Amino acid sequence: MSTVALKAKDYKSGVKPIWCPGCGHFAVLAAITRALAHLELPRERVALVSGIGCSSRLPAYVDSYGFHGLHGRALPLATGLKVARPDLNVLVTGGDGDGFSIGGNHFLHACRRNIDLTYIAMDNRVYGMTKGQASPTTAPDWARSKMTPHGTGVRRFQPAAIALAAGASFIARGYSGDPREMTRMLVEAINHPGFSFLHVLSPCMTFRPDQRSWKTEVHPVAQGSVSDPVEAAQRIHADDGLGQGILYAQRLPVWPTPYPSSGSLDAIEQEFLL
Ligand SMILES: Cc1ncc(C[n+]2csc(CCOP(=O)(O)OP(=O)(O)O)c2C)c(N)n1
Ligand code: SF4
Repeated sequence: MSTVALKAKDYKSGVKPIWCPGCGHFAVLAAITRALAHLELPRERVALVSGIGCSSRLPAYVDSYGFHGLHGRALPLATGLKVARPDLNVLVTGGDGDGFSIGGNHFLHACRRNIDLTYIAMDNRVYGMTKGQASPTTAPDWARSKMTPHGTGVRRFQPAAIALAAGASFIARGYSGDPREMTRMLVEAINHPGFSFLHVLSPCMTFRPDQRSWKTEVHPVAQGSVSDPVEAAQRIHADDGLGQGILYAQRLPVWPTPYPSSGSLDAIEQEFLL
């Protein structure tokens, strides 16, 4: 185990990101390495798990354990890893397509199971990697994609509201344009016992250049108790989706609960004997 305190740059792997210039995902990578350094987590105690997408490339850029899995399947992979290796800090990264479309069902169940994972969903409201199709968080009238020239006409998926309804115990929203605040929330998310969901507004410069306007539109979320789910629901529903801050944090039982036996393999085997 490492004993010398590491700096943020020490958590970067030698692999150079291939994201487009100005992509919001760079700031998320920087916030993750800063948070790991702040928490002084040894690299061998950290695992990053992802699915597929530009955002899902992130584990390759961090010098820790990493798993670049299948599209939409990062959360079940991470769940298996955390159950088998509870000593690891397991972080999950991915996009709005990966997490809320193909992976939407896994998102719901990860929220309600409250496994000790940190899920960072990098939302650019588009499928970046596959050239700009509408995603579940795309506004119904966004008509720039050739596949939806008249918009989708479908209401947007609301990640924070759905996470709350599904039973998540920590919900926050960050913005790539404010990496300092994102790092602060990430530290809290990693420290939170249970499933922590950090929804990050991370612009896609190539297919959503209109998201430059987030610079002036992102605002702090309304004040109030973060531990009361009713207040959190009111705050989330009153917000325009661009509010930055911790929306909800509550101590709830974490799954799996500590195994009740002595923990020795013999004792566990005895419990399964018929
Ligand atoms: C099973 C499966 N279906 C579809 C794809 C194609 N695909 C790759 S990435 C992606 C969406 C990526 O969008 P998002 O997760 O929002 O991440 P971004 O690239 O915007 O960061 C899709 C549909 C795939 N790789 N596997
Ligand atoms: S296509 Fe968009 S999401 Fe993908 S790397 Fe480029 S700017 Fe980032």
